[in-house]
Amino acid sequence: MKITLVRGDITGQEVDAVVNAANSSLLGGGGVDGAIHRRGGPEILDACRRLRAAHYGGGLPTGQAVATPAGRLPARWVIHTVGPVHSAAEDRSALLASCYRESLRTADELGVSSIAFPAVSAGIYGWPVDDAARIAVTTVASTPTTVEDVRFVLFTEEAYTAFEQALKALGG
Ligand code: AR6
Repeated sequence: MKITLVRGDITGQEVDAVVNAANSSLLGGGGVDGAIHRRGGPEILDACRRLRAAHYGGGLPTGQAVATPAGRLPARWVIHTVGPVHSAAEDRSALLASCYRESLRTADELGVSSIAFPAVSAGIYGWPVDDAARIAVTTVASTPTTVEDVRFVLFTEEAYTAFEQALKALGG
């Protein structure tokens, strides 16, 4: 597996699957979730609504992932995952790692060979970006998968630098 870092907007990535940092309602929100729904158009929300009705009436649990078509995005799939809100009182890093593992498992089921991840939980959900980057990179690098091309697409300079450091620490 090849891991690369990209600075920019994930909605422009030409990959098989784009990962969305969603919330458990699956009905959209701000941040990267808002950007994906805006650029991808209503097909994504329609698919999310159907998934909710069929399987996730109580919401998609934190740490899990589910796929929909990607609408007008230059990708085939959006894999929606729900990151944990950061807590100073409780260690929720296993849930954040689960987002990356479950997204890759979903990608494997779909036969995806290229995937773009944002820095899940590192925005509105308040995760310190250095820690979010370390968890993202170590989890992806240690998860068995048939995905060949993994890109982390970082919206801010700060996030890009954090992921660079995390990859370096991994020896990559
Ligand atoms: N492309 C790539 N990264 C982006 C983009 C983009 N277009 N826009 C923002 N980011 P966030 P969370 C970065 O807040 O913390 C939503 O309302 C951003 O700079 O999108 O998991 C959902 O509905 C940050 O580094 O996701 C949930 O309610 C990273 O993406 C909640 O926010 C994640 O920030 C999820 O919060």
